[in-house]
Amino acid sequence: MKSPIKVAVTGSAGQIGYALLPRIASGAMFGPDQPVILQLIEAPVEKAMKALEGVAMELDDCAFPLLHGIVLTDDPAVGFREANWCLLIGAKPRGPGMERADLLRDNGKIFTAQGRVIDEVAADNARVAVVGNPANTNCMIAASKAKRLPSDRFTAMVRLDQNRAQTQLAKKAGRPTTEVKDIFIYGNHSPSMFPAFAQATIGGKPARQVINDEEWLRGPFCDIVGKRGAAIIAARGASSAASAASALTDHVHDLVTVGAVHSVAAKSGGAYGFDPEVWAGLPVRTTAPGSYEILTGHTMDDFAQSKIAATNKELVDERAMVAELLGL
Ligand code: NAX
Repeated sequence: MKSPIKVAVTGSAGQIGYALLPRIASGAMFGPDQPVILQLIEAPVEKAMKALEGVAMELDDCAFPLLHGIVLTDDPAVGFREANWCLLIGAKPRGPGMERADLLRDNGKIFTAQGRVIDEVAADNARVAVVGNPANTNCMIAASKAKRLPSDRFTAMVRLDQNRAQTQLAKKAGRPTTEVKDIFIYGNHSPSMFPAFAQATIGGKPARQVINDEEWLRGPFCDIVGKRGAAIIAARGASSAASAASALTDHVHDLVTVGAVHSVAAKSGGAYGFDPEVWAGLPVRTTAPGSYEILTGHTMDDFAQSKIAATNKELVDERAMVAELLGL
């Protein structure tokens, strides 16, 4: 049995946290031979900390063999201490009448503080995965505060979008999801993101050829994937939680699985024409546990380039809205 790793999770008492924690503790994220110590961080609010106690009681009641300890705290300096993985889910929801710029700035302050503390107290090999929205920009802000940890340690989640796209292609083709490969998400985790279908395959053949409906791929397919979050809120009366937790499990699992090819939002460095400073959804290959290379060889036609330009513009605009927090 390996020695336990420390996994810090913010927003642990929220709905994604509730669906996620049993999956980490059961081994779905880091494997069936990797024990974990969960360091659960909530907002310094009595109701949230009380709810967190209940979540921890339930985790105890599962008697997970891999769960070697639970820390509950509202102090990030305690929660991130020596953490090997920092999963940043907690964020302020967009309130009625709130402008996107206000949301960006309010959440930006949370991720500014957390980026600093992680850099000070987390383990030398720490990796950070951001889910709290606006995820790409929050990730960029947290990374900008790190002096010790390099920026490639910070990724944001676009895996839910990738999983959504995979299932939509499988359904359209009438094939199992396991037959759909190489569908990647480019850009922002927002309706502007681009599920690039040109590289995707279904049963080893180009998805374009199997689906044989370019109009559907360019129109309804991109729309369904981009607006899926809103459709779930409309149906469920609450935002995606089980699927988000499952996607974060996949995101981290694939980042620790050498050879896995998947989408994460990472510092673009100018790949595919993205602004070099923004965190954009991109295809990556995991090269060592927690490390990855951006796959830059995909050809983009005019349609793909226009979609990437639109989502890049949104990311650049978001960056401008938080310029003060970035110290620009
Ligand atoms: P909830 O409102 O259920 O839970 C959020 C939790 O975070 C609350 O318990 C709150 O007390 C806590 N929190 C707030 N500020 C905190 C802080 N500074 N430190 C620690 N904890 C803090 O939201 P939930 O449905 O779990 O969603 C969490 C975030 O994920 C939201 O920002 C949401 O928009 C985002 N999502 C991102 C997705 C993605 O694909 N990147 C998809 C799902 C989800 O919409």
